[in-house]
Amino acid sequence: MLGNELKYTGFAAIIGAPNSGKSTFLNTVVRSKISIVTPKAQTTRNKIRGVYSKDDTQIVFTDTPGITSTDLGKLLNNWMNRYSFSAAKESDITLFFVDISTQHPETGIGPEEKHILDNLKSRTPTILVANKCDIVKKMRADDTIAVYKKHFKFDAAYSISASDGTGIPELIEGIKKFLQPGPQLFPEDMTTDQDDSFLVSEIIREKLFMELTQELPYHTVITIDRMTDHKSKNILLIDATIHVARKSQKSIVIGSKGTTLGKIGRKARLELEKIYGCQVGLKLFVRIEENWFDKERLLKKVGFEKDFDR
Ligand SMILES: Nc1nc2c(ncn2[C@@H]2O[C@H](COP(=O)(O)OP(=O)(O)OP(=O)(O)O)[C@@H](O)[C@H]2O)c(=O)[nH]1
Ligand SMILES: [Mg+2]
Repeated sequence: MLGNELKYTGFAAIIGAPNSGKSTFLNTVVRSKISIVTPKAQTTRNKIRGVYSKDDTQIVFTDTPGITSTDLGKLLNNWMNRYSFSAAKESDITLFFVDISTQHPETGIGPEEKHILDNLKSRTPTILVANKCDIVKKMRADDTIAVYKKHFKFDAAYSISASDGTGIPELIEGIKKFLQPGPQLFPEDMTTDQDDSFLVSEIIREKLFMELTQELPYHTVITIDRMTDHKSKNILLIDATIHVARKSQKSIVIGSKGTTLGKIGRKARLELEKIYGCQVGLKLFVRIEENWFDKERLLKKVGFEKDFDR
């Protein structure tokens, strides 16, 4: 019941370099796909909240964009980095994710990881989460963790595999040690507070990231123009626009005879039908919004909020 007193409650920020498995972890821990995952770096662009509820515990996790020291020229990247640092500041506990398969004890801390730790001003307890332990030898993971612990005063460290779930129960127990009793904030069956149009736009963006190569996906953003739920006919009708930054990109997104756009639309529709358990009619449009990622007015127009300290 909402408002019930629970033994362990609190907010946990998930931060780390791009591709370290933050979104995969969020989906595994809340047992539902709420944050999109691709093999490409810088997939997540917003703060995405996922709620873990079990027995006497409720933890509100915030997935964040991977923090990177490169490519800060784009206003969007700058905002993304600031979303992540601000999430750490606002939380009760920070989980610092490292893709352990990209690290080696002999070469020390990676440059991206070092950049984040050196700039992490949160005074909240910080846990080192060595992820992807399914693809590295235990000894190498343990030795790398030791190197990290020497560099930064972590309050605890855990090895996990976000994709197969190994180590997650132990990590949850570890997080609980830093939480306080408090009222239940979300119903047990609620896994996220994001609205449907955001989820739909993210699913389309995931397919776009998978379909387009190189830099192009980073130059796109999706807006949902219309979502109509015809409950009587069991069909959900969605109109969405893919905004691109340049004229030349429009024809690539559409593809010859519309094949690329068709593929993106089909894959997104199939997944949305699974999520909503009904038929989905999805119409995709492509529109040029010159260099949208570099202009504050356009970032706001395509749905980004400036929700961090100035
Ligand atoms: N083997 C293995 N792969 C993983 C694990 N966790 C994530 N991955 C893979 O790593 C890639 C990146 O995962 P994401 O969850 O999108 O990473 P992220 O940290 O959210 O990335 P950004 O949103 O770009 O910052 C995907 O291809 C995942 O399938 C893991 O525990 N083991
Ligand atoms: Mg992500």
